[in-house]
Amino acid sequence: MSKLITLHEFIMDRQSDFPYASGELSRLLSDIAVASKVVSKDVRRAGLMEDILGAQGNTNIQGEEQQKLDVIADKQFIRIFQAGGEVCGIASEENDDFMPFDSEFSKQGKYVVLFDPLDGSSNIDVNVSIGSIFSIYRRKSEKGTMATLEDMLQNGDDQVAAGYVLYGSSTMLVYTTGKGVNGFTLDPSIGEFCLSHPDMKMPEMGRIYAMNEGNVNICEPGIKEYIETYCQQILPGKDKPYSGRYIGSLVADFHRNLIKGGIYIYPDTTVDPEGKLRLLYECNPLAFIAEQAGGLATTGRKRVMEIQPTRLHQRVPFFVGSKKMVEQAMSFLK
Ligand code: P6P
Repeated sequence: MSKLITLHEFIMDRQSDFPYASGELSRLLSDIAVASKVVSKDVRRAGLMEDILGAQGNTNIQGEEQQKLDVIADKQFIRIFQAGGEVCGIASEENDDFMPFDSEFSKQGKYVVLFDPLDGSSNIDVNVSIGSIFSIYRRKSEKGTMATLEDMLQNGDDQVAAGYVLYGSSTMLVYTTGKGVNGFTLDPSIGEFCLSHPDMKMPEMGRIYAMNEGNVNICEPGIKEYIETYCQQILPGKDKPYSGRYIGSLVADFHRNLIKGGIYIYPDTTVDPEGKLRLLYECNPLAFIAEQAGGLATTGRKRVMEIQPTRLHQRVPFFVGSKKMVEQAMSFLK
């Protein structure tokens, strides 16, 4: 039986990957792991805590009803970032504006974190997998000052680290710091994330496509053509149609494709002309992981991580997954 490697041990071992960092990023990643364990506990008990099920009653900037668990998760991550001292400010799906931390302690933080505390929240009260997504940048503003909007609006290619937590049949944390992708599974009996998926690689090809096909008649015709004349057909060199799998939780669909191969598509539509998914705290972090694992992430026309963000909650079309499948889908777009 191979030695159990906890996330904390792994992070410490890999600290030498960052000669310039004196442990701050390591501590930040450990803080995210702690917050994730607390959120996981709340997610696992959601069905028993009737006061946190159902909508918070507010709506976030996306116009989506805030589920109480969204808000609890958001507060949990913010609390751990403010206590840790490595983060000078954050932006999250649940807050209309970015949040610079105003304590002298936090102003010394070297990093900003953009995150979706609980993605797929519409699935919370039907007990379907949901996830948290995070993206970490080095601040651009001067240490000791308040974080700025410019700190938040950085190219995806400048991410220092990115990852997600999947609250599924087990709770997993998957992250990259630009040196490959590694997955950790929470062992509730010891309360530790343990290395379960070292050096994750996304298969170059797969047989699964994930898209809300209810949108095929309100998006670019090339996508309908790709789905109906390619994915759903038996063709030379393709002995059976692809399988359609759509969970309605981006993190869950992405994670399955990372392991089995596949493509996830959320295009721009007449309902969501810019696309539905958010660039800063959904698409960029998953794009970083996808590319580090040998996959590809585009808007259908260009790499997601090349985009210069202009707005915190900016949306983009999102084609992400196995490299050859994303390239194939893009070939159907005019
Ligand atoms: P639709 C959840 O709200 C989310 O952001 C992703 O997790 C998910 O893939 C997508 O939206 C689902 O959107 O329009 O298909 O319900």
